[in-house]
Amino acid sequence: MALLPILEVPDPRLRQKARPVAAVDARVAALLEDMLETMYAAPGIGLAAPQIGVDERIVVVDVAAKEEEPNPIRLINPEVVETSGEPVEAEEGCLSLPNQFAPVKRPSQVTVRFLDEAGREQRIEADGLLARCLLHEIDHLDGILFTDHLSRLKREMLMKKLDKQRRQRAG
Ligand code: GNR
Ligand code: NI
Repeated sequence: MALLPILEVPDPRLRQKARPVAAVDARVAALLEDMLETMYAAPGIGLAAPQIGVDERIVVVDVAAKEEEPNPIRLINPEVVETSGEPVEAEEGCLSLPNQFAPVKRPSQVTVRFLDEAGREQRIEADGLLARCLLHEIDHLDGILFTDHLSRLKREMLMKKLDKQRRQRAG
């Protein structure tokens, strides 16, 4: 197991379209476990491989509350099969834009097809926070950040806040 450094904007690796995993093998299984460890340590409810500089379509999520049993989900080559429901706006954050939050409108329900760690095809039908998190992570695989869903004004305000925070931390 290993903790991996999380890339932050404006790292260009966050803007690439990630490559599909060709073979689900021990290397991918180990990467999934490192990603889960990194996500829990951050802490976050999701992590996509491009956020740790790995150019592959791999995602981990766990939206279980602190008092609940952990519920890690490992997704290889995830694809959105269908979205449904009225779009819902809710606050999002991203480990690649630390401490920045903004409301994002997304479909309320999603069906995702993916390969599990054994290489078997699976489907998840999700709503609520899990649906939002899956859409956020699959966006990362296509080089999309939650700020891309904001108006230009809100995106620029958020990026200024991030800059300011970084300048203050730098002293
Ligand atoms: O930890 C995270 N919280 C979160 C909250 C609302 C919507 C999406 C997320 S994902 C984020 C972790 C992250 O950056 N994953 O890519
Ligand atoms: Ni993110």
